[in-house]
Amino acid sequence: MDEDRDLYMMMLRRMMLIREFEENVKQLVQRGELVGMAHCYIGEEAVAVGACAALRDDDYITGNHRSHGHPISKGGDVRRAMAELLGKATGYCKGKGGSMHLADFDIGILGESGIVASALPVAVGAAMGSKMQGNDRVVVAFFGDGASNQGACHEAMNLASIWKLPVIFLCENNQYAVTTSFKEAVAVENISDRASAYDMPGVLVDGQDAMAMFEATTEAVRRARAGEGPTLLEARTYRYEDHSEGLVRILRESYRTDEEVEVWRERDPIKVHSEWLVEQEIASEEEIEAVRTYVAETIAEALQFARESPYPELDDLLTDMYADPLPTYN
Ligand SMILES: Cc1ncc(C[n+]2csc(CCOP(=O)(O)OP(=O)(O)O)c2C)c(N)n1
Repeated sequence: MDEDRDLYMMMLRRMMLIREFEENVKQLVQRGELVGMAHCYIGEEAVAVGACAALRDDDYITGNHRSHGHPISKGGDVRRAMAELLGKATGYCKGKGGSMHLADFDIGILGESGIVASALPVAVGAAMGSKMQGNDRVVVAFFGDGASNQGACHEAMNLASIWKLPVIFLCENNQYAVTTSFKEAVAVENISDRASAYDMPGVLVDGQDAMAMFEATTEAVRRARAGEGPTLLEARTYRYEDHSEGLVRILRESYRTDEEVEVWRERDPIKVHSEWLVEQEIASEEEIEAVRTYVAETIAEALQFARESPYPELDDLLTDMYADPLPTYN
């Protein structure tokens, strides 16, 4: 039970870390301190945190442009993440990748990409590597409802199914691809319905509930490790902010109403998990507040670390751009 409690509290802590990280990102963009794009994950925290809670440290994840929540959920270092966003040499890519390129191979974070759906074939490749090496690592590929309409997504699912690869396709259906509603862009009612075309289970999950995500992913992981092949999970969720920070806010009226946003805010994932912890007598209100305080301090410290870190040297501009030559296999 203590182990379970640690896990459930860790889930709360990571959701709060993402929220606080992203609230700071918003301000950094607004002040012009963070240059370039930043796509916030606020409102979707339960999806990645619940899913990653079902993984081992040596399992893999791949992400997309909405890219800070996934690494934090997998145990990534918020200092290195913040430093990367500010373009500093202490960041995950030594300041040369930016918001959409956080990777940490030591804990299975294979990286992200701003090209919609491009990480799905990468996830399938990693799963194939895992199967060939017989190391039973599973891969979770996070992608959006918009990405689910891309050809690369379907090629990836088909191949993974044929070869029974240990990969979990986790569609974060936050309902809009920039401003396009998935209801107008997807022919089936649920994205999880598409699983039947690839002979894999398709499961629709409440993406505001970290425990529901944890349970659904646990079963998908079991299948993957047992050699039974891939699963498609569709997490029904919502992004509370604009598609990307700084994108013209006046767009909002034209594609979703404030009332709709309010309905989803009622089911805030941090609130849902906190209430569950209290109801189950796993944590008191005071303990939850203590996590909030710890998280605020941790992110403030990460921001200070990032601000005080140096920029990369001009001489390092081209270092780390290419991998070392790969060994040749016969
Ligand atoms: C191949 C490609 N097409 C278009 C874009 C522009 N673009 C960036 S994000 C995005 C929407 C993606 O929506 P979704 O996959 O649902 O993810 P979400 O932003 O909702 O998390 C688009 C069209 C892109 N980056 N790559």
